[in-house]
Amino acid sequence: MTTHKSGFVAIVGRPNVGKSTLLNRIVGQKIAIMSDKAQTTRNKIQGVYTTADTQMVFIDTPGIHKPKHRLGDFMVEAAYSALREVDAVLFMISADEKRGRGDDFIIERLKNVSSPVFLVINKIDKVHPDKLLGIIEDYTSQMDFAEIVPISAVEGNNVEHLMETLITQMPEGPQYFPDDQVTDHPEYFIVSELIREKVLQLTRDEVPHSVAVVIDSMKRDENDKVRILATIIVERDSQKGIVIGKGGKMLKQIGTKARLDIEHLLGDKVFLEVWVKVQKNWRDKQTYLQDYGYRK
Ligand code: GDP
Ligand code: K
Ligand code: MG
Repeated sequence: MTTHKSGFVAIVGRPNVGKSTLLNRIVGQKIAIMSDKAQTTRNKIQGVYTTADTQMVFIDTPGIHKPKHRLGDFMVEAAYSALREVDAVLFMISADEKRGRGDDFIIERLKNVSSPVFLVINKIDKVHPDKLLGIIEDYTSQMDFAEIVPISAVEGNNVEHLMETLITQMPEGPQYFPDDQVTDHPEYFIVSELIREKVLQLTRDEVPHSVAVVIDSMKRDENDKVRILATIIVERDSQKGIVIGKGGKMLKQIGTKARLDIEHLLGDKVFLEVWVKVQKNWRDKQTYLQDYGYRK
């Protein structure tokens, strides 16, 4: 029997080198919104990669670059604190850009990190292979790396190899998240709040504010449509009746309005399926709270 391994991996690098793209590829669906606007509003985004005997939790760290203002300071701090808790760091650079001050700033910080640092050279699809050696020489003259892995996050080249190499660095450890969970991203929470908002608006407060909405799954299908399965949890049968409405009319309205908002949030087409379930006194039970995403 093989032992189970697990650990945390931080992805650092200048803006636009492809960190979110890699994260999305690793977990096989779009969990990190790839727009600059979205990045400024959050600090850590996690993606979970699970195989039969390994689990790796990825942290996408925005803004680990030289701060230009106080908010920048705060974000950089958040990024560095992430580095202290991880089992490996992926320092991502772009093959088509020269090492700059932003990279040097990160390198200075990485020198103090005790976990293994991988140099991930992304966007190799954009440069001639002859260029790689020069890049590697340049960066290794600055610091030592545990591994150097050229990839294309967009095309997927060598990403599998990167995963296999990373796994060798993971310590023995438990599976932290269930098999099918790829993220504990706040996006789930936002989506559930959008649905809850519609329930409250459309039922005109006939359903108490304590109504919960659980996102059972959120997956991107072959046509790049986001499929969301959600459950509205009420405490009484009478409330279930209100939420569903005559002939399902109310639930249909809730779903349509919520879907439009979610599409706006994600910038993608959404297929939303919503169910209603009665769960008495769910608020009293701590384990339920966890299941329902009220985790901090
Ligand atoms: P982040 O700011 O580091 O998270 O970078 P993003 O993941 O948002 O990517 C920035 C831009 O680079 C996007 O337009 C991506 O499509 C593009 N990009 C990311 N990885 C690759 C790659 O491997 N090859 C190419 N050609 N473009 C990439
Ligand atoms: K970006
Ligand atoms: Mg990003």
